Amino acid sequence: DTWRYAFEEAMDEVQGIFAQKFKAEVEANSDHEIQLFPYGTLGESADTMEQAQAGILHFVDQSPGFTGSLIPEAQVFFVPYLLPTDTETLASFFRNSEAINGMFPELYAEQGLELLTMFPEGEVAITTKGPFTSPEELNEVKVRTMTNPLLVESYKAFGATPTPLPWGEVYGALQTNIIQGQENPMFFIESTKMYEVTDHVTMIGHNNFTTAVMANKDFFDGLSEEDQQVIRNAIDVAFDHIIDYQDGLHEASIEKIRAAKPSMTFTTLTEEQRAPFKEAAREVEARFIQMTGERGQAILEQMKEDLAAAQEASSS
Ligand code: 6CS
Repeated sequence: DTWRYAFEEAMDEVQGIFAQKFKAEVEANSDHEIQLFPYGTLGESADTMEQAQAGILHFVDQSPGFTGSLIPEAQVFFVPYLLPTDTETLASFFRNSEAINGMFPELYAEQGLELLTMFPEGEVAITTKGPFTSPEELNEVKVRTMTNPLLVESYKAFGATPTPLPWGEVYGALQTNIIQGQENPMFFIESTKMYEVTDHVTMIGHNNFTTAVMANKDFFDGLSEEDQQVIRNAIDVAFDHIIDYQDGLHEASIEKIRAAKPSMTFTTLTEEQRAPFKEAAREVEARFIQMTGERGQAILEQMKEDLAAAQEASSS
């Protein structure tokens, strides 16, 4: 039989590389085949999620940036400055976190989804038409965000005017000046040519892009234990692969952007310049707890513990 797997990026982008590795592993170790549906073939992220929940798709990769509107606790990934930007610490965190591996699966299960893994896709950078180093300079700047309420709160707290949009509308909205900025990891800024419609890349260090892969839960529960194990093993192999694959990707993407558009500027804010953004983050964290109550708070606290453990492990 054939299992259908949709993701939010192109075949040669990070989610596509992960999906291809997963497919190869499953097919090498079972009689099942996997059909991959890259971004654009089945609609926007919200559409593929509906299809996965309905069982039309067996697997889906959807980032918490979108899932946060369905599972409010998944917005924890948008508490600014919570996640480190260092890949080694992140990999250790995602592998071992009790919040990720113990708590989130229950929340996804309530939505008919078997959470298989979450993995990092790189430091989030902001691309804008005008330069900025402070929240004041973001005043009146419309920045596109993925469609979850907490990300909207973040950009309000950062002094900008957030505009949630599905991915497919971003390039055109920048081109026509409906928005003046957006955020994404560097590989994606390069591959989707965001540098053609913005002029400045700014790293304020506020986040790392997280994504999640899940299966339709009824489908997964109906599989033999052997097949479930094939899937879990394939996920582990693909996870290791995607961490290795991203080694140097951020830097290589900057070089490609510079080659394509020499006038593009790249700015990493200093600790001093980051201070007001970090201050704003406290407000966003409080909003997260308001929005999600005890369950959200428990996840946030567990994540902080898990992150401290990951930091410890990678610094020793
Ligand atoms: O910004 C977005 O909407 C997209 N960004 C990435 C890195 N992957 C998929 C997502 O749709």
